[in-house]
Formats: sequence, C-alpha cells, structure tokens
Amino acid sequence: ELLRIDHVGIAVPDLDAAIRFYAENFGLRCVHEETNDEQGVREAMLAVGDGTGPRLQLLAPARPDSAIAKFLDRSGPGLQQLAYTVADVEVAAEKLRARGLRLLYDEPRRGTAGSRINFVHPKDAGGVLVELVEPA
Ligand code: CMX
Repeated sequence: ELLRIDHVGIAVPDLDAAIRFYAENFGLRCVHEETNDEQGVREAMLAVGDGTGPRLQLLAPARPDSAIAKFLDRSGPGLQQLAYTVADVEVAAEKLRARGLRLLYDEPRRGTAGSRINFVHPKDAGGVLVELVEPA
C-alpha cells in the first residue's frame, strides 16, 4: 500500500532561517509554503535535485501547544517524521489498524496542499512517527 517515500519532516524553531540554511548550504529550493492551523505548523516543502523524488519538509511551530512545539521542547530540532504516499489513506490506515498498530486519528485530517493524512504512533513503528499521505 505504500507507494513511495513522500517526504521526510524536520522540526525547526524558525522556518525562514531553516529555508535559508538549506538553500545556502545544500542548494535545496523551497517549492511550497503554508500554515496549517489545525496542525499548528508553519511548513515548507523543499525539492531535492530535479524535484521528482521525495521532498524535505521543514516544520516550525505556529503555536506553543502544537505537536512540533512539544517535539522541539523534548528533542530539539531534528528528524520528526517519515511520510509515505498512499493511494487511499482510509484503506491504508484500516489495514494497519487491523495489524494492531495505533493510528492517531479516527478520520483522516488535512495535510500539506490539500492532502489527506493520518499517522502511526511512533511507539508502534519502531520509534518513527510514520505519516500516510494521500495527495490531493
Ligand atoms: N518521533 C519519534 N518518537 C516520538 C515522536 C516523534 N516525532 N514524538 C513523540 N515521540 C515519542 C516520545 O519521545 C515519547 O517517548 P517516551 O515515552 O519513550 O519518552 C512518546 O513518543 C510520547 O508519546 P505520547 O505521549 O503518546 O505523545 P506526545 O504527546 O509526545 O505526541 C505524537 C507524540 C506523535 C502523538 C504527536 O506528536 C502527534 O500527534 N503527531 C502527529 C501530528 C504532527 O506531528 N503534526 C505536525 C506535522 C504536520 C504535518 O506533517 O502536516
């Protein structure tokens, strides 16, 4: 059901500073930026190379009670999530639930650029927060 790696998410304290850092040091281009109020994040998608492969997602807290703010408080900046593209997030989530993994949401929520998303709890996925992304 997992089609490919969609993106890798990195928690950062300051989105604009991080976009600059990746542009100046690694030559990565910012191809999308948005604020997701429900998730409490400001985020940017960076293209790697010709832009056809997985992207790098920078995630900064938009409010202090958000998942990213909590992650930064506990762990500091760094890898926060690994996201896979799926064709149908409800089908993929149901299959994982049936295998005993905890999904964070009963129903998909809105992710980047109108995608539909859900997450596997990191404690059920070897310490990795796994995101399922059904693109818009
Ligand atoms: N990766 C790996 N482990 C993580 C983790 C992460 N991102 N976040 C928390 N954990 C670990 C903690 O270290 C902790 O481990 P210990 O018990 O060994 O100390 C444990 O998980 C805590 O689990 P919890 O108390 O159930 O949950 P938290 O309050 O820490 O929240 C999580 C964790 C995953 C439920 C929360 O971050 C969440 O709801 N994430 C989904 C939403 C999200 O990440 N949104 C931002 C991105 C938006 C987007 O991608 O569009």
